[in-house]
Amino acid sequence: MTDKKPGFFKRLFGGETPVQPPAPPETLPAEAPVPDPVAPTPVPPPDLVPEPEPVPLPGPPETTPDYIEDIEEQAAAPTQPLADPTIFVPLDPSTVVEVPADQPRQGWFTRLASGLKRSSDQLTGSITSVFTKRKLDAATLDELEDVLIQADLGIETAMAITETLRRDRFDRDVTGEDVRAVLAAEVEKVLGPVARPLVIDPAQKPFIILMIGVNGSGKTTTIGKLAQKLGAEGKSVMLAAGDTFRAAAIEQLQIWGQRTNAPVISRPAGADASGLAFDAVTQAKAEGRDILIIDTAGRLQNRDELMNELEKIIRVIKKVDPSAPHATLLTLDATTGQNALKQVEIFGQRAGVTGLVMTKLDGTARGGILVAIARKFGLPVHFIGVGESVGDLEPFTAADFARAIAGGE
Ligand SMILES: Nc1nc2c(ncn2[C@@H]2O[C@H](COP(=O)(O)OP(=O)(O)OP(=O)(O)O)[C@@H](O)[C@H]2O)c(=O)[nH]1
Ligand SMILES: [Mg+2]
Repeated sequence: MTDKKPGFFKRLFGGETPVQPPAPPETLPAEAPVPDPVAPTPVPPPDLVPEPEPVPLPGPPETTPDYIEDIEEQAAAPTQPLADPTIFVPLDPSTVVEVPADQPRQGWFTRLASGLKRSSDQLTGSITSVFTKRKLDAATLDELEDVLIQADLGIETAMAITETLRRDRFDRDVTGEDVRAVLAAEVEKVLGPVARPLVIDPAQKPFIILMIGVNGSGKTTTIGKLAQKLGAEGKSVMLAAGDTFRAAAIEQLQIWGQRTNAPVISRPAGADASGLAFDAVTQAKAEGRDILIIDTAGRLQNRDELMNELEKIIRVIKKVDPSAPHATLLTLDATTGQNALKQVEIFGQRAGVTGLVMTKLDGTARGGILVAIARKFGLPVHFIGVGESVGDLEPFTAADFARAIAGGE
C-alpha cells in the first residue's frame, strides 16, 4: 500500500497513510451494532434452512403446494411499512457521514492506474528483471511464463503472451517495454469481449437485479454505488435488504438507501430472505419502480445449505415475475485471487450469474485474476470497484484495464 500515489489515498481515505482494510463504521451510528462485513454469515436457525434438494436453474417456476404455503406464510409475516423512505429511521441521520460524491475527482484512468498499481508494479517489476538487455531465449520465455502465471493471469494467457514473443522476437533483443506492450495487447484481447455494460431493459418494470457473492465481497456497497448511478440517470430505484441474517446488514443497506434516496424494503433480522424478496418484488411492481436491487447475505460457494437458500430466493422471485431476476450479479473481491474462479463456477451453476462486478481493485496485487476469469467463463464484466466511496464504481473497459495492469501511464 505504501507504493500508492498519496493523492489517491488521501481522496479515498482522508489521510496520507491508508488503513487497511478500510472499515465502514463512519457510516453507522455510534450506538448501532457495527456490521462486520467480512464476518462469516451465521448459519440460519434450523427452521429457516431451506429444503436441501438443489433445483437446477433456469427452470419453470415451481408450483408445489407446500411451496405456495411457504410463500403465503411469509406474506402473512409482519413487514415494515414501505412506501415512505423515511420509515427506516431507527437511525439518527446526523450520524450518517455524507458521501463525498461531489468532490473534485481525478480522471478515471488515473484512478484505475493508481488502484491497479500494486498489480502492475509486481508484474512489470518482474518483467523488467527478466528482460534487462537480454536476447529472447527459451529460458527467458520460461521465466516470463512463470511471472505471468504468478500474477494470476492464468496459464492460457501466460502462454499466449510468450508464444507471441517467441514467434515475433525470438533471438532478438527484447526490453521490458516490448513485453509490456505484448502483455497489454493480449490482456485487452481477452477482456474486450467481456467488457459489456449492464443494460437495463425498460420493458421490465421493475428490472430486478439480484446481488450475490461470498462474505465481504462488496455486494451491499456495490448496491449503494449502483443505486446512486441509476438514480442519477433518472431511474426510480428500490432496494431490498435481503441479507436478513444480520441486523447490521439491514442497517447498512438502509444507510445506502438514505444516501441515494432509494426506499429500502426490509424485515426484522431473522426473517426469511425469500419472503422478503417476494415482498420486495410485489411492492416494486405495485409502485411501478424502474429498478429493484436485492441484496443477499454473503455465502461461501461451498456451503450447500446456503446455496440452496439462494436458489429458493430466485424461485420465489420467479413466482412474482417468471422472467426475473433480469440480472444476477456476482461480486468478486479482487484480493481473493484464485478462489474467485471457483466462486464464478459454483455461483454460476447454482444461481445463473449473468454478469460480474469486481471490487477492491484498488490496493491489490492480484488484479490479474480478472483476465483468467474472463478467459475461462466469458461472463460479462459490467463494473469494477476501486474504492469505498459512492463514485468508486465504473463501467469496465478492456483497454483501460489492460493499459493500467501493464503499467501504462
Ligand atoms: N477498497 C475498497 N473497498 C471496498 C470496495 N467495495 C467494497 N469495499 C469495502 O469492503 C467491505 C465489505 O463490503 P460490503 O459491501 O459490506 O460487502 P458484502 O459483500 O455486502 O458483505 P457481506 O454482506 O458481509 O457478505 C466494506 O468495508 C466496503 O467498504 C472497493 O471497491 N474498494
Ligand atoms: Mg452485505
